Amino acid sequence: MPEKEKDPQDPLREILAMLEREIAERPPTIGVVGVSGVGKSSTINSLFRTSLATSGTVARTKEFEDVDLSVRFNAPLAADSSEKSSGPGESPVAPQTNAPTRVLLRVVDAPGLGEDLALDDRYLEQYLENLPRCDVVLWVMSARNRAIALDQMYLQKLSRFYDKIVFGINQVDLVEPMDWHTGYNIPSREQEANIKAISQDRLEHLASAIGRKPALLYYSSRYGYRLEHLFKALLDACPENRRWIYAGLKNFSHLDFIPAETQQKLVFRATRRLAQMLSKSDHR
Ligand SMILES: Nc1nc2c(ncn2[C@@H]2O[C@H](COP(=O)(O)OP(=O)(O)OP(=O)(O)O)[C@@H](O)[C@H]2O)c(=O)[nH]1
Ligand SMILES: [Mg+2]
Repeated sequence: MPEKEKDPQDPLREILAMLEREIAERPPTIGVVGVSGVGKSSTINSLFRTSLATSGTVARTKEFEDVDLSVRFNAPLAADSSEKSSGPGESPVAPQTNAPTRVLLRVVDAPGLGEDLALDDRYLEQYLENLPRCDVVLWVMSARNRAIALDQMYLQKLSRFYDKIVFGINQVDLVEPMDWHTGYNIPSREQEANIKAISQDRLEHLASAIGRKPALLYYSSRYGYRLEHLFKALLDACPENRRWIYAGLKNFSHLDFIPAETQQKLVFRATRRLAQMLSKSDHR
């Protein structure tokens, strides 16, 4: 009997299946860490419209918490060879199908360090347990807090993760003179100059703590300001050996990871706000 002709797509399918397995077992994972109250959970909520608990009064996150996100999209794929429709005299053509594919992203929210001396050892132990599974770690700080010794001290204890840390300066809307331009959703000129001075100052202190100039991004999770920059910096910081996973993610914005029903609600709210604004301007 003649040997069955090998489908040239078989090795490709095997590789794809292997990659899918690897991604399912070890999805791209970003950890969000830092001192209590700097806005770690708020940052995740703002990026992906999740509903992690936050608090303006007392320490809130008490355990590491995983948030699994995904984007579904239709990837044009050659159909299975058995489905090839080649009639007599026709050359076999692989019809294209739109196979739904998922892009996964795991974000890990951490409890805040420094909440209480009695809790620090336990939290640090949890950091040491959980950070190895994170490809990238966002170390959040507040633009309002110029004392950096606590961060430097915790960094020393977590020095084995230096290579994967990106620093985020959150709450920049609270920088003096606190005159955020809500219309354009940007800081005032004076506020922006102060934000840049703060970022430069923190960069120098962090560089002296970890021995290299790290990636540092300023943003406001409350106003959704510069979140695109933040998301891009996190993807860019992925380790070399996982770059192939992150390459796919780079085609998406953080907003693509918002679940469809939440996106619909956001569009509905934005449309209603626009309609209200238009009807107000009609009455003037
Ligand atoms: N003005 C302003 N407030 C913010 C911003 N981000 C977070 N906050 C506020 O900061 C407070 C603390 O936020 P959380 O997200 O709970 O902080 P956390 O770091 O997760 O805190 P723990 O879970 O206790 O470690 C909340 O009142 C947030 O609304 C921001 O960009 N601007
Ligand atoms: Mg929290």
